[in-house]
Amino acid sequence: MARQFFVGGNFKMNPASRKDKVALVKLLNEAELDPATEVVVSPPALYLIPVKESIRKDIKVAAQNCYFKDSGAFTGEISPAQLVDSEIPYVILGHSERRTIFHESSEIVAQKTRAALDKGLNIILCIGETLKEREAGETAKVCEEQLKAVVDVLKENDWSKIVIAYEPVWAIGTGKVATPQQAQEAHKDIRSYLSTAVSFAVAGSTRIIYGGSVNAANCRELSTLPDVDGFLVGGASLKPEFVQIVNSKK
Ligand code: G2H
Repeated sequence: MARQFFVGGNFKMNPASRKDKVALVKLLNEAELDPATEVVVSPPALYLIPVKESIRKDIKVAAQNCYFKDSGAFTGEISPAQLVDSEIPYVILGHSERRTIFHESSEIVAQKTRAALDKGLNIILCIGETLKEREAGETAKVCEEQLKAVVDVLKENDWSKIVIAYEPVWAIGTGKVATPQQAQEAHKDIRSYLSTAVSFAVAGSTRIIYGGSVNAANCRELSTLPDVDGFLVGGASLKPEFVQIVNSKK
């Protein structure tokens, strides 16, 4: 089966006010979006429910993180159970900002992935190498290590609920997008790792999206690559050009 093109908007800790959040939802509600693309937006936790309640029904909503426990004394955290109860269908896990700034290890990311799957959430699982690692020729190795932690705790049928976001750290928010050749090579390596570590079927059906300085100017070419199944967009998801990125296959 063909993999459905997927575009996620990771708002990160934006927009800065409820007024701007309403304007962003209005922009998306009024836009002409390619119905063939699955679109998911990920506002900060505080805005998840208002965005879900005001956004058009063909756009899904994702949390940017969750914890692995159901409830309890975990100040500042939200649980997979609470997301499901609030009818939020997706969660982003393992974003490089969580890994670097908040020191989340691949094992923690795997634990969160397992807990989120157990509650029925879909996951946008982020992986990617730093500039130092790329320069050392370790891109595939780093991606495999980050993925392996998750592979170890998943069953084959769990993969239907996972979208892998390949986000090279050096391309995130820097304006320095991966070249089509770099993106295709990394995505192909990730797919081939899935084939070996999980199964040929999972490698063929799992969507691998690219993230890191995607914008209206570079999305079209990247969208034509055989192993690029969409994008996770940060900065540009807060702007009108997000619509062009959603429509990059049109
Ligand atoms: C990577 C990406 C979204 P940006 O973090 O996940 O952000 O498009 O701003 O590089």
